[in-house]
Amino acid sequence: MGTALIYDEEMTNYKLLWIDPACKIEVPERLTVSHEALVRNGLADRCVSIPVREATDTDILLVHSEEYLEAVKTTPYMTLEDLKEFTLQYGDTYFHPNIYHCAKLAAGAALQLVDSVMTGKVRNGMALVRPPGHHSMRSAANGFCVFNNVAIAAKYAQKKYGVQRVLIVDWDIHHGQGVQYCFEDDPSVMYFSWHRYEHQKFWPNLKESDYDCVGKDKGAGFNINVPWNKTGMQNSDYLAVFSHVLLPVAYEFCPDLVLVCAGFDSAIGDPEGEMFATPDIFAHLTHLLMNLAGGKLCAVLEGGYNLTSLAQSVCQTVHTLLGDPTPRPAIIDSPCKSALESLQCVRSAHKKYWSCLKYAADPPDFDLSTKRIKLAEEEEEEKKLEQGDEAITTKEEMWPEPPKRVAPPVRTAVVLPEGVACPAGCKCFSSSSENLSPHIANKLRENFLNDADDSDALLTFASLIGLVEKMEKNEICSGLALVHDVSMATMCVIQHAATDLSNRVLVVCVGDEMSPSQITEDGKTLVVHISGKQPEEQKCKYYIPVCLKKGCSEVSGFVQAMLSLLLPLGYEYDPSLVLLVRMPDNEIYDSVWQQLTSLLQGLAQGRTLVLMQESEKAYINPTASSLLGNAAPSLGPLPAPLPDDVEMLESLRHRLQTDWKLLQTTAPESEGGDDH
Ligand code: X5A
Ligand code: ZN
Repeated sequence: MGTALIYDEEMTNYKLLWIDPACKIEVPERLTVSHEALVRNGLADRCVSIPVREATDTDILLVHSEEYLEAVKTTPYMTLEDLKEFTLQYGDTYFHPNIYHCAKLAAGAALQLVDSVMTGKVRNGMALVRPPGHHSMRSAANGFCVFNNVAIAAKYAQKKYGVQRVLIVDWDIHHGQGVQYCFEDDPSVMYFSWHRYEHQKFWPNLKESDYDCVGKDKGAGFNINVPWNKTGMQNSDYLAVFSHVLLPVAYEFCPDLVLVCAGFDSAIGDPEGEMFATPDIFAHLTHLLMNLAGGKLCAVLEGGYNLTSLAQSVCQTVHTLLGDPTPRPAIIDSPCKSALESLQCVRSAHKKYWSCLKYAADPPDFDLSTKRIKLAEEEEEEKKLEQGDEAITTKEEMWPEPPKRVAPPVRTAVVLPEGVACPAGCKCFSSSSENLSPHIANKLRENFLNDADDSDALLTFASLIGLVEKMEKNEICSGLALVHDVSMATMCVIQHAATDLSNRVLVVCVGDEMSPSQITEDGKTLVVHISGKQPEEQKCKYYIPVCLKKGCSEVSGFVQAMLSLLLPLGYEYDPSLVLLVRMPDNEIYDSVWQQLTSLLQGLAQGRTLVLMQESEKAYINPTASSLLGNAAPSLGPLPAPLPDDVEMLESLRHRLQTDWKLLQTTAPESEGGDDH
């Protein structure tokens, strides 16, 4: 199942024909540089190329009014003067004799993408389009947008394919108010947007872009706005919002289709966004959405005005859609104070609609007057700052080009006992104990084998170590091993990996039996142990027991632990290897296990080694499927987790926050706190 790429050069054939500082950044080159970068990196060739088509009147009328469509239809015949005048009735847009044609192609491209994904021709895809769409409204062009490509695509998917729930993720740095207006009273379409806001001082300066606009009537709770009140937001801020708002709510909602308003003006270097998130963050944002809706994800280009940053970000997105291992994200530090304030406000505003947020903390002085006071305070502060730092505000942002993403020649290797069939698509791996240096062989005998002659076990350990070495050398991406003694194998891998100075191993243990006895406090391993056992002592910063009341069989609790505890911990720890250990008697559902396996591959460049007990043969195929990059099955709309579990997770997160900054969901109350 491939990735669709939808692009047509025709969409570069319109441009601004007069002087307008607000519109001069929206240039045809946005599309050509993006497409050329995909070609140059060999990505375009790896995609299934799908032709664009013109959206029909019927398609466009799913979202827009007849009057508006008829008005736009007249623009190809207008003189320059007429076009200028026509343009004047809308905010920050321009018209051109060919823009109506391109707008039909842009919307049609989104529909072609939906068709390819919904019919199963491809798993996911991206449409590179101009003009963008998310600002355009029922009867108005706005913010370079003529027709609302993604809103039309959502309605079309519902009408043509009977799709029940659509999630729209708008990671463009502007608020897609057009999308919000279209679905604000509709609970079948969830709209999530983060956007530069600065307490309403940033375009489009709307009150309804704030966190307290949660949707109307039946749609209440299905519109999620995350306002950024400062510029300079970084990778950690974006990941915090995904971990603590979007993902938990999205998994609870359980979409059948994910549409992304994929604007890249939220990346570093963009003149509109002025944010600091690096292009590789889009690899992770994409990856984190790819296990929703069984992997049915359609990304449609919106903004992005720094041509370098735009092209890099588009490549990162498409790489991930194609299933290439994600890069290790550029340094993650603490989310900043302003981001945490936004996070806290959004979570609080939505707590009555989503059980995963039920126990979210309210902001300290939670009332309507707060915003205005804050705004006044911050204006004061900024005035002071502005004196004398012009040199700083005008400097160009610099960032390194993301490293090339080369997928190892072997995606998934398996180490299996004799007589167990190798799952399709995997490579059987075994290494003879002769390949072990005598030094390592002796160490293994000493540490793990009682009987010096246990050659079977020695062989398994030799294979495991050989596998890890090949993963380190980028020859194999991920691995799966069925072993006789899972705890001993875990120890063996940990000990081996710890010999390399640069290694850090994230060990995720699922199930009740034992936990690794040998835990280092030097940070070379971080162990997260999810079980139904009574809570053990937390021995140190690097050993985190998570005890769910009903163990791993309680889906909602497990998912919550996975999304808002394990993932942020993993991202902050930034391991070089993930060791996923499936203990016997774990009671975890296959689909939940597959979600876990898939999501963890966003870490450590996808270097995930799964260890399972010999008796768990039945789980080889589902595990291999996830390691090979197939989307995990949906979990269905999630019921409320057990109150005890939610409370436990909140308090655990609270306790760990001093050590792990990405677990924060509230702003520090006192002065200080991290400001970027
Ligand atoms: C699609 C998009 C931005 C409009 C900015 C107008 N539009 N100031 O990014
Ligand atoms: Zn934008």
